[in-house]
Amino acid sequence: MLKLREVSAEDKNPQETAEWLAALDDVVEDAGPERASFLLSRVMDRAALAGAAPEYRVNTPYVNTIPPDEQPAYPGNREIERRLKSLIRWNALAMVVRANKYDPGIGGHISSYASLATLVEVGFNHFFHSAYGDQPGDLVYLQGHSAPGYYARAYLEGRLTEKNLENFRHELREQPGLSSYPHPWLMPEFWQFPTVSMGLGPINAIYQARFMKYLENRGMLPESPRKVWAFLGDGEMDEPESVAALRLAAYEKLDNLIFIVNCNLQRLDGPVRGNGKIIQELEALFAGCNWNVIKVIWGCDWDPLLAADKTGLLVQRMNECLDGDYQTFVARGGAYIRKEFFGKYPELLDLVAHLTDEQLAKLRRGGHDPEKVYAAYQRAVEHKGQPTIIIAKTIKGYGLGEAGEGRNITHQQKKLNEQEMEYFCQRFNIPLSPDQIHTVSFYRPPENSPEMQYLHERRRALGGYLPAREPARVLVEVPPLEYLGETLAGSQGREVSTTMAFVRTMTLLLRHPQMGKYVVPIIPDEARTFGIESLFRQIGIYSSQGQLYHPVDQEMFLYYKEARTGQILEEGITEAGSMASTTAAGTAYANHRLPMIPFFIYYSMFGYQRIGDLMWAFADSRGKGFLLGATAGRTTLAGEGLQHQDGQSQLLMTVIPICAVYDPAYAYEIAVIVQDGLRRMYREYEDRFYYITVYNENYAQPKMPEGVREGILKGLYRYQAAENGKAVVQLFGSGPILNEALKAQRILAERYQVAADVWSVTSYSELRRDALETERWNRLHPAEPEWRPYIARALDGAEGPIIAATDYVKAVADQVAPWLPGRLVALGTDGFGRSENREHLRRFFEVSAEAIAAAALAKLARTGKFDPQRAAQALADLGLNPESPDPSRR
Ligand SMILES: Cc1ncc(C[n+]2csc(CCOP(=O)(O)OP(=O)(O)O)c2C)c(N)n1
Ligand SMILES: [Mg+2]
Repeated sequence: MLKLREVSAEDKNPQETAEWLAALDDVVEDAGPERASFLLSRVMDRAALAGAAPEYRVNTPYVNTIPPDEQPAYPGNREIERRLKSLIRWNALAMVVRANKYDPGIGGHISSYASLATLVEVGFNHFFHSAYGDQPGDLVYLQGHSAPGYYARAYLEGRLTEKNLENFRHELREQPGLSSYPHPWLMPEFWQFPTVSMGLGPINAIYQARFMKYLENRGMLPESPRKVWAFLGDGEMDEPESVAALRLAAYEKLDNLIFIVNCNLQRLDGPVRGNGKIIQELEALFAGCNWNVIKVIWGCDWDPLLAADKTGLLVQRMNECLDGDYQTFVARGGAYIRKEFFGKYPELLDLVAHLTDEQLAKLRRGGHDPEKVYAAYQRAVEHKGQPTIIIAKTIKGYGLGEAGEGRNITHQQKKLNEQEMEYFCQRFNIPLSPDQIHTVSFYRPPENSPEMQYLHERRRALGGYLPAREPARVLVEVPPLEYLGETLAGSQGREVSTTMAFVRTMTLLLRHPQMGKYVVPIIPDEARTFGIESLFRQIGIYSSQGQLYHPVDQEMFLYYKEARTGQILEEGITEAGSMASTTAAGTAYANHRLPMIPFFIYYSMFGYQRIGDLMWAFADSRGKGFLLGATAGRTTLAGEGLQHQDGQSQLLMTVIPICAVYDPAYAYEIAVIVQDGLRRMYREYEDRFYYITVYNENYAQPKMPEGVREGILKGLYRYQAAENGKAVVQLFGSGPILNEALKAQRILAERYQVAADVWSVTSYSELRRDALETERWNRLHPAEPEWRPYIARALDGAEGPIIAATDYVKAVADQVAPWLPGRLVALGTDGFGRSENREHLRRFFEVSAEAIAAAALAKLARTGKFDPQRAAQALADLGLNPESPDPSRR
């Protein structure tokens, strides 16, 4: 047992203290540490009731959590594993150095993997399962910028070629290269999880582990010992997302989740906590969140020193040094360590008198010692009822020596000179000649060598190679459009919102005999706002513990029903967490061979502009499903004001290449979009997802007209032609603003005898994408007859100016302006929202029926088709003030 340093100054009765401690030692010796821990917690409770609770402390001393005598024997061949690891280290380094030698500035990272190698290699050799029977294996989230290490391993495994490595960060060459970081979009058979945007790995890993339990509890996956492993940087832990869901992981008892934080004490610029200790800080944070914490700070060669430390002085010295000091110890070497670390107390110098400076410099940190790492992983895998965090201390740039070991510049180091490479090869026994080092050659031992056989044998024993992505083509019966017939028929005059129409569509899908079970409704605490609370009772809210209490509303038909088999993920107020759940569900076809269909419905304002990066990563993951931006529209969400009224998500979402963005006006449009989306994603296996805005304005939902399906999907169709002759102006409307366009059509006809057609524009972004595609083809085929984009074809014969009104910024409609030269007048809601009702908001933002009609007359006047004096008078007649200030900047 390690000794505790005696405290004498404040100890009023050292004799008594010694007796208590001796008693404790006896219990540990006779009955074991568990009994001692039980007794202590009883004593603490008693002390609390007696008003004598000690200061609350969550930190343990700065030593390993697992004492040496509880360390299992290492099951692998240490020597072969070390040789393999060294080769991987070299190939990873060579990949980056080579890339930058021939293409300076192409980038890449050496020092992060250098610090991480042992932590991941112990996993690859002994823990990361690839498959259990007919289900996929563990899910491993790897630190993104340590990618060269995994490529180097895959190269040894024969999964990547030398040419692949040569083309690291050169994906656009003839020979396929390797993407900089884990990008499933770019390497869909290799990478599973995009992790390089710091913070997304941790939160996605937590919700992934939770989603696996959800699938198990719902009986969709058999229970298994599968784990989610997440390798994270200590600097990365500063990101809010990294720590946002720690309490959920503990509350949900995610013992299938293991975090490994690689504490190399450095981030990009310098120390993570120069004046503190990141390991202690993380210990306190995670322990406080009720995680199982395992610290792996010191390697085995420290064990005899700690054992020989009779007074606890060594532990005290370990406790008092700061991370900034520890970093300097690495960079300055053995003599400095002797003087500054041990030399602070003469007794400690005696402790290491038998060691040379070189030996002192080589005293290993826990994260570089396979035995310590193995012990931690083994304990983590066996732990029940809590998620585990392994906090491992390492050295950034391990093995780089002068070229960057522990140096502040090390993160950016990508060019090693010959001497530095020679040092590295010597240090790790890489069998390369000076010539081969000069040309930065890769090295793979012959296939029949003991190393290679060992490498393959280990992975065979664990089920196969990792990382590997295997999207499953599970057949789902996607219902035909008629299945949603009820929503196509309209509301028979009843006033309902598109949000309710969507909920109806989703409810029908939930009831579908084959597809229903795959639907995953995900809500961040807004179900009542959206009118979805009826689903609580129907399909239940998922809760791993069921419902242990009597719900306050249990007498009511639609009570708040929590159940282990519940289907709804009611996430609480976390859009980030909900998006992480959406990601787990929307990629389940690849990670669990289950075609889960997420429907994430949220306040549209708190979507892209709050969690855009998670959405971008969802696209990178080839995620599928539906994102529903509810309470949409700057003027339709009445009363809520500036921070709620969304007038931009329709524009923001269009930047995600695989996201189809729709702004439907009517129930049948939603049904058509959702049904076709299901078909494309889950029957045609297209990698895409959908963003659909839904609103809370109630109005009569019309019956689906004949022949509009294609137009709805492509983005535009004529909803209502002019009744007073051939139209001289075209009115575009989207979402509830389509109704304003229809009113404007009447105003124009009745008061100004102007004939206008009204079009429903369901997606400006789909129209634009189609037009850009056509334009590109024309540009690249100048000698061929020109193709015409859908928007041009759809508008054949439709004459006059076009007034396009949306509840979103004008740039949404402007997306199609290049193909409507001189014709398009965009009306939209640029500016900050206001606390007001719809009528005032629409007048203020100039998207009301009157504003649309006036804009049509003004534009006709400008083109000589209407008397300008009458157009000016119309403004006044329609209640518009030409001198009112522009709302777009107010
Ligand atoms: C959100 C985000 N911000 C910034 C970066 C750029 N970046 C890449 S690695 C890195 C430092 C990482 O430090 P740490 O997490 O400690 O990892 P280490 O390399 O030390 O293992 C930074 C800032 C990023 N990838 N993602
Ligand atoms: Mg770091």
